[in-house]
Amino acid sequence: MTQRNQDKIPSLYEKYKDHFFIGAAVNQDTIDSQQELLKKHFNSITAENEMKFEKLQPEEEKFTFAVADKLVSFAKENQKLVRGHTLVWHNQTPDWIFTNKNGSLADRKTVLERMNSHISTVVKRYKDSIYCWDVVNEVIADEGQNLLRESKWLEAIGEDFIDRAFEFAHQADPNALLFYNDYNESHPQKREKIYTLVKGLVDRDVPIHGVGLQAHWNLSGPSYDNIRQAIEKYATLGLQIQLTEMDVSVFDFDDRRKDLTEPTEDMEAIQAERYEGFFNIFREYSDVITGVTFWGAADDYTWLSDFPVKGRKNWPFVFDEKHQPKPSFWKIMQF
Ligand code: HAH
Repeated sequence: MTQRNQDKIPSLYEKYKDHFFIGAAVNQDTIDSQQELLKKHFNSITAENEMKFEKLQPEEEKFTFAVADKLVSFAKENQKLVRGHTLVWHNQTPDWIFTNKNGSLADRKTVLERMNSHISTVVKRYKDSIYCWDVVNEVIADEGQNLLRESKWLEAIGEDFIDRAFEFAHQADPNALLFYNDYNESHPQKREKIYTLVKGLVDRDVPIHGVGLQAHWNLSGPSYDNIRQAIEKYATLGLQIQLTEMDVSVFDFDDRRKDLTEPTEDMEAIQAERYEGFFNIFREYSDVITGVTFWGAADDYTWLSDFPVKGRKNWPFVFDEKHQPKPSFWKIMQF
């Protein structure tokens, strides 16, 4: 087992308690295998997969809450916050929602009803345990002039599916903080599109309270300048900002090398510098930033070991495979 004694290490979340929450994405396995680390260094958790549509309602009206409930209980027992992820997304969402019995695309009214039923069941169930939700995830088109990406949600309902999702979530729990969440959030072109989308929501008085910047970053990008500009632009919307899925890949996105069994010394050093730079910026904007969540906790488990190259190990966090602090950890503890 990789559980190691955390007693001699200062706590990451305590160090940041006057700035913002420090979160980690967890799953059914890591909630056990990383338990000591999670308790010590993180005061917020997010379910990596277990609250996605396909996990909670794989078949119509057959809700499966067991694993999600288990994560929520862990949070309660250990006084951790829970961020909910995610209600409306084009991935990990079952086809039945968009399909009639004969296989054709269901009509707008039916899909809206199904969306409402899902959102209201899930959000109400966790009313007292989940303080914020990624209501809508990744609807912006990466390329081209279109604002929205093509998706079944868009096809079946039309552009207002986003407004409706936020309204349904707000009806289900008027106290929950509701977020729009996306990746490549610091790229200038996508930043402008995300801004346009969220500005529209705000102008139409749609209940939205925050913008989630996923922060799937690497050793060479995005630039500090682009990150700053993104934070400043989103901040003008008057909403709070959270870094929701942070990891710092040791590979550039287009680098498909598969030969490494451990990160090189250079990679570790550059990663530490990058983490230092990122957290310097986060602290600088801590009046608008309310949370920084890593998409995992330590290098023994990361979704990046299967993305974008299947089966290629990655080491994106500030704790190593044995849950010990990396140079990156000490850099972000130094202020
Ligand atoms: C995220 N997509 C999702 O929000 C999260 O739910 C999932 O577990 C992992 C990553 C990020 C993403 C990306 O960085 C590049 C292309 C598509 C999606």
